[in-house]
Amino acid sequence: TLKPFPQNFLWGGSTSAYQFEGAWDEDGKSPSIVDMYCHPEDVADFKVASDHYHHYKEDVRLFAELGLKAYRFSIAWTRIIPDGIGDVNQQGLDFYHNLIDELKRYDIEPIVTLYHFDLPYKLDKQGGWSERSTIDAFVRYTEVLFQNFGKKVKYWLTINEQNTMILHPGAIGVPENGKLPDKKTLYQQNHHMFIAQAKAMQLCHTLCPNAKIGPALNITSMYAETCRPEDAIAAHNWETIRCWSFLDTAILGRYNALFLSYLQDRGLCPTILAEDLVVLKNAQPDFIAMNYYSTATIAASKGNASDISARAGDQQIMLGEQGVYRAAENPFVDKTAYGWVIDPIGLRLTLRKVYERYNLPILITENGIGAPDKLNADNTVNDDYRINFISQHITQMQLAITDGVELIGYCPWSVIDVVSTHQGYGKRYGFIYVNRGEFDLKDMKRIKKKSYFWYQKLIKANGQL
Ligand code: BGP
Repeated sequence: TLKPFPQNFLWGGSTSAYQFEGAWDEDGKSPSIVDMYCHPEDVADFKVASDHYHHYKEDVRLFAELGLKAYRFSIAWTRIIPDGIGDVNQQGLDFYHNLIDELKRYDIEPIVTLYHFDLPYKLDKQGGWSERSTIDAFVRYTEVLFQNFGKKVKYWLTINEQNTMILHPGAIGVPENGKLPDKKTLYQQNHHMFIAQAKAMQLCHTLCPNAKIGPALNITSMYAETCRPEDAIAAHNWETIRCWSFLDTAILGRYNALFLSYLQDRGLCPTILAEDLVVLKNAQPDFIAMNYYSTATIAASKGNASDISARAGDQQIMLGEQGVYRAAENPFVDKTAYGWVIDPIGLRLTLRKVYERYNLPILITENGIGAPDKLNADNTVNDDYRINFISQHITQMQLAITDGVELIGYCPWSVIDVVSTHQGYGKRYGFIYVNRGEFDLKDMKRIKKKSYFWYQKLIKANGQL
């Protein structure tokens, strides 16, 4: 028999600062790396985004009417400490105080991401995550957040999708000069982020003893293309390198053996100081936040350059690695309009694996379907595909709970339309439509989609429809 969703289950929704707020240079904010990226000519940049900065009261009211118990958003470092390190910008603090107070007025639990892809550009110019000084800058920034918001915020997330940032750097946009760092540099940056994350978790526990903090990675299961043992090893290779390596370091406080040997074999091992090992060991996350969109299917490497292929519908993300694995098609699943595999059962499987491995409560901080939603003449949006997608995933979440997984909340991406990471404004995820075009900003009106009314009913029924 099915177990019900817990009474205090956090039915929520998700956004990130740079994709939602706009006001990219207002009230003391400085540019972040995402503001400086070269955007493809046919898609919107992040300067105005959904203009949440000037609509936050209206937006929170809509979230409240939707019935949200929780709202996951990120704070922009560049609003709080515009130079990355140094003076704190009171106007930046005020914006998030106002936002959080507004949420609390409606009993919506704020879930705050410390860092969602938006490194201050000034720090990037000084070497960014390649420099150990960025660790100190990050820790100082998080200290300001814990001191200012520690009494109001119970749930904190460290760094959003460190794994996609490092493994598919194209996933967060194209750097100014169009060139991505080499792998050795990326793994050094990755190491610095691990240390920054571990220090932030420790600091959170010291400064806010009642708060909870955890990593927020993009986690998914890998299927072997066939029952050929070589395919099984390749699927395990990639699942470990892409997912478990990041969670093991964040949660168990150490690089796992396969990850280390992978890095060593290729001359990619970062410089790890003795003190780093202690910092990693001492960090104790309280829960795991996980973003889940789709599964991947993996075949054995052919040992040549043909292992590397661009993912369908997304030319910027390369999949496959020579000698490690290659991407394969899964004939048993559907895909979204943007070529992302739709696999609700994969969510149940992934939740089981994460829970078995770490035994910590899990919060889903992203899951959703990007689609070119159309606004009808009568101001409606019929996004039945979104209702189907979310409802199938919720069914599998309940099965995972029945399996024994401790799932504490669900924050689909995104609660309202935001700018996609690199596919502009045509690709929408929200329950609320924002009336803007790619470049024509229109009136920015918020319009409830069909899925809004469906999700509202579902939350009222605590997931039972
Ligand atoms: C995740 C990111 C989000 C979000 C989402 C959808 O990887 O954490 O910021 O945008 O993916 O991706 P996209 O906007 O590219 O469709």
